[in-house]
Amino acid sequence: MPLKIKKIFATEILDSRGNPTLQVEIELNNGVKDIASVPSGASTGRFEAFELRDNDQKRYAGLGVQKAVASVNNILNKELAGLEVTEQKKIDDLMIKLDGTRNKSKFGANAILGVSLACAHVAAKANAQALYKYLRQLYDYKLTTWTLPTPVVNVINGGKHGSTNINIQEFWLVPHKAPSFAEKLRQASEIFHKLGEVLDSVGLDTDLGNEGGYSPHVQSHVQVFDLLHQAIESAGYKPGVDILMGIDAGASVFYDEVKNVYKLPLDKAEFSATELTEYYLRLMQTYDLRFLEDPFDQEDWSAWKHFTNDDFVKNNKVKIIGDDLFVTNTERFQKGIALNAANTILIKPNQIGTLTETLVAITMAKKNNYQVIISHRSGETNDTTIADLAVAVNADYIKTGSTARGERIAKYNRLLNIEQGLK
Ligand code: 2PG
Ligand code: MG
Repeated sequence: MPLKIKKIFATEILDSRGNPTLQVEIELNNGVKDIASVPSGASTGRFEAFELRDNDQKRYAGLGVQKAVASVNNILNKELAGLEVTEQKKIDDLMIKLDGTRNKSKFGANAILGVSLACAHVAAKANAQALYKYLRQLYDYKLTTWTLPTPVVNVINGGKHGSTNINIQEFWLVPHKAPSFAEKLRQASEIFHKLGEVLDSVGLDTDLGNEGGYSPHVQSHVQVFDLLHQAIESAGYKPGVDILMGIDAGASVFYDEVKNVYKLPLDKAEFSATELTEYYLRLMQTYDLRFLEDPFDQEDWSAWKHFTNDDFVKNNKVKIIGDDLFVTNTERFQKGIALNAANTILIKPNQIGTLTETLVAITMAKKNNYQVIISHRSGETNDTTIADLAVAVNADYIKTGSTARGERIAKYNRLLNIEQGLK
């Protein structure tokens, strides 16, 4: 039976930081309706698709999204009416064409992504199919099994994600060994609670940052690793065996372009790219640090390349992860592949703006032996599309915050349900 789009309706809602974002509802001719909503970053990469904000200082300090809402309700609603909703690529291509800009700045990538994701949601619902199964059909890369992603769990929030003196943006626990998603999540949650006790016992603050991790004031970055080790051990696990460590350095934020140095005020350090590489290597040797996202600035390709090809990195299968570097954009990703600049890609649908382009980036990763991490944004809603997406493409990992805060837990709970359903 054809499933035609009847009406597309966007509204301005709030994200987990209390800033406006879009929710998009699509109704089909047969009366079936479903919604999707759009996340928003704080440490946004320079090459991301354009997030349209109103810049009207009288509303939400300029962060309103009424213009993007109007793009959906006044333009896309008319242009897409009557189209077959399962033709995801055709719809996404048409939106890109109608927008006509390189970075989706006319309608806003937030407007376009809201519609793109809502199409998939309502199509899956109308077909009485779980979203992850529907997305698997859209994904043109042959997969015959279902695997759940390993969570990379961000338990300390620094950089732009908390009121803290920590410059490195995220510290992750990676429970890579446990036999199921549910067990991995349990281990992370247990350690997260122990970490709270450890912080408390040394007089450090246990308030949460934007992604649900603790956000204390500390003496050094090394101290954070020590606290994490203590928490892992006190929860009964072995660092480096059961649990690996990861960071999202978010280095573009602390890179000083003028002086060509990386500034870590917490460590009273200003590093060249070579010195920063040595700093990371010391941490990797001491603390089972095996995942490094955005270790260098988004344009420091030579530092990335050098690091990815380091012997320790290669011998220990350290994941060098491009987020701001690739921005889920196949042009930038292609360049990275050619340069051997990383070995893992972070995938964020709102960095590129359509579901189709997101799936193409994931296919490119698989074809080039890159590992895939599907990721949330620091500003989130309770939308759980990324959980289904991770399962649809057999992503290696998912990054969706700590084991606290509803908008993070929504994704974890969705994965628990999917895992249960696949048994
Ligand atoms: C990141 C993300 C998500 P933001 O840098 O990877 O953790 O942060 O959404 O603020 O860009
Ligand atoms: Mg990042």
